[in-house]
Amino acid sequence: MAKFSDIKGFVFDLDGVITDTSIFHSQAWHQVADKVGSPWSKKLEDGLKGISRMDSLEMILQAGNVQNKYTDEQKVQLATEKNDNYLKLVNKMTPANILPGIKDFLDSLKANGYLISLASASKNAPTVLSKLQLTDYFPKVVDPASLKKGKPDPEIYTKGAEMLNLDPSQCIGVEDAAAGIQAINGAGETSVGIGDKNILKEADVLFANTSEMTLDNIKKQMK
Ligand code: B16
Ligand code: MG
Repeated sequence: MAKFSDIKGFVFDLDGVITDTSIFHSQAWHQVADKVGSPWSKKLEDGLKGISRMDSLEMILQAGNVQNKYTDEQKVQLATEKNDNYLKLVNKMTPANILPGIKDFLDSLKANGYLISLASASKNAPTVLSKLQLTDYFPKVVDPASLKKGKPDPEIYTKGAEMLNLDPSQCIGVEDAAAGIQAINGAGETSVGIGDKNILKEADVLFANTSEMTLDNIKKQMK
């Protein structure tokens, strides 16, 4: 793990770290699972975190062993329906949906001169940031449409560091998903996990929730 004093930038996941859209994603995917007859489970729900839209759909179809029942066109239709339902939920969001402590944490990063970028798999990330009135904190956003591979591949976190003109070893990546922690570690950044230690086993630094994430607390776990 890098030394805290080497860190110059933070690369953030969005869903589950900045705001709890993961509940909305789950709600909208659950409807798709019911429609195609796939069983919905906590394991499937957790496994979808950080996974791109079409890969998520594929996982849901596989859970019901119905992946060969749909044409590519029908799959795009299912994913579009999910996204329309998801956006209806997102449209109701306000800054009150920012997770506890995140605004203060972002302010402390700015005040201490850290660079910030966003590495969300979501094509809706700019819309969500704007609903939360956080757009100005994230001048650099990786475009998930530009990626060859989604999380757990490191590409999105590598690009997040590149956009800040930093070496990955100078960056901390923050994630709520196992696939995301794997991506951060693969990119050679220090990983901060938010959530369950049984799921985020590979995180370098772990907090149970966002309110515990402060620069001081990160420093304590990095030494
Ligand atoms: P969209 P993150 C991810 O965002 C979500 O965790 C995941 O559940 C979702 O399927 C993915 O974005 C794609 O989102 O359908 O909006 O493009 O956690 O990487 O910020
Ligand atoms: Mg996430």
